[in-house]
Amino acid sequence: IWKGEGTTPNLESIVIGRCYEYIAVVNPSVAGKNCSEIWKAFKSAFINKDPCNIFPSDYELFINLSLHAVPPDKSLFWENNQLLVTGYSDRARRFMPLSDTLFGGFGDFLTWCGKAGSPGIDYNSCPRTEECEHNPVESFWRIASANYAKQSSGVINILLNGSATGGAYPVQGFFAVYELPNFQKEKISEIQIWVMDDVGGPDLESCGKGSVQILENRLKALGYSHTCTDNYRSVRLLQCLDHLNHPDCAAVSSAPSVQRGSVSAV
Ligand code: ENP
Repeated sequence: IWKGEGTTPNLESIVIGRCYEYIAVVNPSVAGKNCSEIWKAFKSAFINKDPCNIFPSDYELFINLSLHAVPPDKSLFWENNQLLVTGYSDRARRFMPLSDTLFGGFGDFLTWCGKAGSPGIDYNSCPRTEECEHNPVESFWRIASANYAKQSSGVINILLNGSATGGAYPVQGFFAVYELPNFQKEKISEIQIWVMDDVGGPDLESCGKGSVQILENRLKALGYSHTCTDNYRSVRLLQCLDHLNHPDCAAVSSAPSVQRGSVSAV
């Protein structure tokens, strides 16, 4: 009856498996977590419940059990670039976006929601956020984002999409609403923005323009030092792996990328 996809089949096996793999292989510095307790806390947030009445606070126990530190300089925030970020972060080897943490990795690429009565999980359909805002997936990302932002320190990286039609920095997006306001300013040395256009895509926004400018002004007003780089070469090289002969990729390995920055008054 809902417009969204139903709960991912075998959700329990997937997330419990992810949890064990995370603490054993991906990030063994996260020690002493109990994956079956974490699953129980996760499922109790939504199982047997009306899927339009689930709030971030329903995941509090889950967050308490699964939260861990994010190494300094490794945070990577983004909008409209999920697969590029997944490839670039390399499962926390290069950067650690929310999806490469234990608590965020639980939900990545998955859908879940409950319904009243046994078995309490709806495998047929789940509400989209347009249908009801307070659904299990949306509320999960809200509390996970806020906690991830609070854990972030050192140099903070933000990867935006300069070809996105809704703006590189959506002012109602997760980053603007749940992440930036939760930064712990005293732990943050600098903020680096990368505005990546799609290869062959339109150059709709860049540093100093449009919604990127709105973000830069907001950071300045909050007293952060920031830099902004258009088509940052390291990420561009990854994008160009699949488009070697595209004209947008011709100069990538030799041309310097343009950086402009602003250092806030202390
Ligand atoms: P979209 O709309 O490009 O992509 C949504 C997809 O990314 C979904 O498959 C979602 O998993 C997965 N995902 C991974 N991390 C997040 C996340 N963190 N989040 C929402 N979805 C996430 O992404 P958005 O809506 O622009 O969100 C980007 C945000 O993620 C940025 O704020 C970035 O800093 C943050 P699923 O299970 O829902 O299918 C927070 C919200 O890390």
